[in-house]
Amino acid sequence: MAALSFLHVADLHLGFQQYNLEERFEDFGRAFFQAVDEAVARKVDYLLIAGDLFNKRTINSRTLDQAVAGLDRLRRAGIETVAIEGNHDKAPYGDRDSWMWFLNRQGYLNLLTPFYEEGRMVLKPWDEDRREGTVLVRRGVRFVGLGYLGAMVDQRVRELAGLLPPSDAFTVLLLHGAVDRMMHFGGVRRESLEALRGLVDYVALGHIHGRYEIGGWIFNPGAPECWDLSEHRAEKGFYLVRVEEGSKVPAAVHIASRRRPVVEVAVDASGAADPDQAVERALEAVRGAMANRAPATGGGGGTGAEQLNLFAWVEEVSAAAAPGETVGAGEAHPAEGDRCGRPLVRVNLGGTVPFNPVQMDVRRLEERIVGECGALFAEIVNDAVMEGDDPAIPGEAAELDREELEHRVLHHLIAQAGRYDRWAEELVRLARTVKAQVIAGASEESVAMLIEALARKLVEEER
Ligand SMILES: [Mn+2]
Repeated sequence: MAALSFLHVADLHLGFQQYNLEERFEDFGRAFFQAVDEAVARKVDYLLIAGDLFNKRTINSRTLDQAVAGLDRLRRAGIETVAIEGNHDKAPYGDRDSWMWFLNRQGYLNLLTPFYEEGRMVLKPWDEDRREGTVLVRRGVRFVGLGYLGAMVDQRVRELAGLLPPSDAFTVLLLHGAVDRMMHFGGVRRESLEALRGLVDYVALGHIHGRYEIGGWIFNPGAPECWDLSEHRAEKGFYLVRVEEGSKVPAAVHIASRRRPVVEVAVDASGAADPDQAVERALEAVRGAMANRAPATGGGGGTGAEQLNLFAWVEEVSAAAAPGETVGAGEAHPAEGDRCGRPLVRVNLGGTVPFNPVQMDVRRLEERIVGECGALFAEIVNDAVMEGDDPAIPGEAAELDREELEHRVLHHLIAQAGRYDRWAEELVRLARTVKAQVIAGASEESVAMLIEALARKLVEEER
C-alpha cells in the first residue's frame, strides 16, 4: 500500500524540430506524452526528469505548450514532478531564468539545483516558499538533484558523499551525467558514484541517449526519440520503478518508447560507371530495405510489458483503473496516425568510384527516397572515394606515426566535404587544438571561444 513508485525519464528534447520537420517536432512531443500517459496509467507517485526536458534554452511557445500540457495532466492526476536541468535546458551562465525555472515557479515541477558557498557545495533543503533547494524530502523518499555539472561532476559527486547524511528514506539522486564517458562534458567515474552507496539507493541519470544500468542502482533510460539518427540501435524509453515499503532495493523495468522507425542502409557504390548509376543503386537498396523492414511496432519491442508481469503490476493497476480507463494505451494525441508511419532513412554511401563522388546528386536522391520510398526524411552520408584518390587512411598507415595519421585523416575528411577544402589546414589545426584542450580539461566555454574565433575569421575572409 505505501510502496513508492516513480517513472524516470530523461532527454526528452522537447522543441527539437529535427530536419526542420513539423512532424519531428510532434514526435518529440508525443514521446513526452507517452511518458505522461504511462505515469498516469501506472498511478505512480512521481515523475522524475533527469535533464534535457527541452532541446535548447530558448524555446518557442508551442514547446512550452507541450510541456505545460503534459505536466498539468500529471499534476491533476496527483503525480508530483521532480526535475533537474541538463546541458540543453540549463540557463546561460550566471542567469537563473531558464524555462525550467519558470515551470518550477509555476508549480508544474520541483526543480532541484546545487548551491555553493565559497566554491564548496552546500546541501540546501527544499524551500517551498522560495521554490528552490537541492534536497526534497517527501514521505518515505528523499530526492537530491545536482543537474548538469560539466567537467565538475566527478568532484561534486565526491563532495556529496561527504555531505549527505544517511537516511531511512529511499534516496534518489538525479544527475545529468555519463558514467565513465565524456569525462569533460558531464562524465563521472563509477568509483566516485560508488562512494554514495548506502546514502543513495537509485541514481536517476540522463545525458547518454541509449539505455544502460549499472549494479542495480544506477539507471539511464535513454532519450525516447532519436536526437541523432545514429542512436536508432540503442534501447530507449523510461524506467518504471517500484520500491516496497521500508525497502532500499528498487524494482525497475524499462518501457520502450514508441518512436519513429529509422532505416539505415549501407550502399557500396564501387563499380558504378557514373554518378547516376550510383544513385540508382542507392535507391534500389533503400527500396529493398523498406520492403524488408519488419512491420513497425515502434521502438525496441515489448520486453517492458513482459517484465512488468514479473511483479504483476499490470494486473494490479488494471484492476484499480476506473471503468472506461485504458491502462497503458494512453490518450490519443494529434497526428497519432503517423506515429509509427513513415520512417527516417539514413544512407551510408561508400566504395570507390571512377568519378568525383560529389557529382552524385544526393539532394535529388534524398527527394526520391521521400517521394518514391515513403520515407519521412532521408539523410545521405557520402563517404565514397574517387579511384586513385588518397583514401582517408593511407596504405602506408602502419609506417606513419599517430600524429601524422591523425593529420592526414582529418585533412582528407575536411577536404572531401568540398566547401571547406580552402580552409582544410586551418580546420585540421583547430580540430587538433580542440582535442588537446578537451583532454587537458578545458571548459566548454573556452573551447567554444576557440571555434568561434576561427569561424569569425573564415566568415570575414569569405566576404
Ligand atoms: Mn540530451
